[in-house]
Amino acid sequence: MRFSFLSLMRNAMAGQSLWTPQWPQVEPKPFYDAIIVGAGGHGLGAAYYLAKEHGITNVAVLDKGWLGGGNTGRNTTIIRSNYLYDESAGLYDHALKLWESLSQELNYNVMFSQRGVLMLAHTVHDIQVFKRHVYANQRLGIDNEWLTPAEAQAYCPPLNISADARYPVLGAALQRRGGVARHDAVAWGYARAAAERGVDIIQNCAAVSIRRDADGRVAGVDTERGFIGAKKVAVSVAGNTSPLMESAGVRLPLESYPLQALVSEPVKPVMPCVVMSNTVHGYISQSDKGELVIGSGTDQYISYSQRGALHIVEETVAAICELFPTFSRMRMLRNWGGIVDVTPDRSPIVGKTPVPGLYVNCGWGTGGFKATPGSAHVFAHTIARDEPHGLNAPFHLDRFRTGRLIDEAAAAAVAH
Ligand code: FAD
Ligand code: PYC
Repeated sequence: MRFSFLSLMRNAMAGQSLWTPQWPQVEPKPFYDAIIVGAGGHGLGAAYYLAKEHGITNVAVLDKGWLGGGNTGRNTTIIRSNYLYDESAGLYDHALKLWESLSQELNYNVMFSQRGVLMLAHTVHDIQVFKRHVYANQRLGIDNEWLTPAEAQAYCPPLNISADARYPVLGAALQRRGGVARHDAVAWGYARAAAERGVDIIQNCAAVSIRRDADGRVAGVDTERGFIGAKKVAVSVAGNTSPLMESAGVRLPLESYPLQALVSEPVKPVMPCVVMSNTVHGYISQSDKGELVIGSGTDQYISYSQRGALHIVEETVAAICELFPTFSRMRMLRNWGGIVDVTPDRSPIVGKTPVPGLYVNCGWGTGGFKATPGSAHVFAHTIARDEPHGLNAPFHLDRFRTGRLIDEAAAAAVAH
């Protein structure tokens, strides 16, 4: 990792942030035990756990752009595990526990900050839904508690709890162990730790299609830089999953949507926690640099564009001003978008596929950052042993055939 003048210029020409350190150029080998397509947190993390926990180090992680340049580097970093169903709560809380020691594990400060996530209720329906989540979580020993509007404001002083608001705050669910982390540090921490164990991380190497042998087994990946053979191929490309999986003959129940976020100019610490409101369509926290980090709902139309519609951000900013009138004169610095892939039950797909040797990790929709360490950990187990870990077994593709869905639409807490 270097910050030379040359590397800064190279980054600028490739459209990357000037301060993104340069990952060394790695030439692919002709054959790997496993190829992971997608150098986001989930793919890089899976490579790290493959090497560390399963001794599989002849691994390549391919990315069409730069590592962490997808949703991992574009999200609002909200981390929580307050999902409704036991299957989801199990997987997301596994992740939350791994977050708690991730900086030590990777020897890289991912700046995980458990400042609490407050989810606001504005309607009777919200109250019923969030209380149901609170009780379901408490039953599993996962922290989540119900606050009155006054208690919510005591936890987050800038919050407007006036009864005159268009959608007054009627209460809130608080997960105190929830919080935020530094997204690019997560990608770089996993990348560095995986590379130290022998994993090749190959940037600017888009996978074009997945090749199968005469028996139908995976044979490798056709990339923009030629064919790379592999015993196993694991696809972890967030919003870009369907075209690649279709090249192997696997159709997935996914829709891709732009989801966008924006940040304000930096100010002194003013937001002590994370606040989310699905009803007024906005969520907000403050980064360590001082910027207010604000996120929107998804666009209403499917698209592979990494930018969303302007009217969606306008609605979000209006929502934030209503919840926090004190922020109404702040200036916004920049906005951006990512592509999220959404399943019919709003839960991810992590597991084997009908093609021997081919695995998929997708469908995290608007909420996969929080799952990064847990998802990566169980995905590595699935790839190494060719069978799912107990925690991702329920998230098999087959559930869309059997009807055993895990309907987490409300827990997603982001309009989509
Ligand atoms: P990515 O980080 O997107 O990595 C996939 C990688 O695959 C990319 O680097 C991409 O370049 C690469 N790729 C794609 N196609 C190919 C190909 N053909 N060949 C090679 N490489 C390819 N989640 C939360 O939990 N909390 C939040 O607060 C939150 N906020 C969000 C806000 C926004 C604006 C967005 C867009 C998402 C948000 N999410 C949030 C969702 C979260 O970011 C994602 O679910 C998560 O980061 C997915 O990680 P990943 O590693 O699977 O995907
Ligand atoms: O899943 O908590 C979440 C989330 C917040 C913003 C986007 N996703």
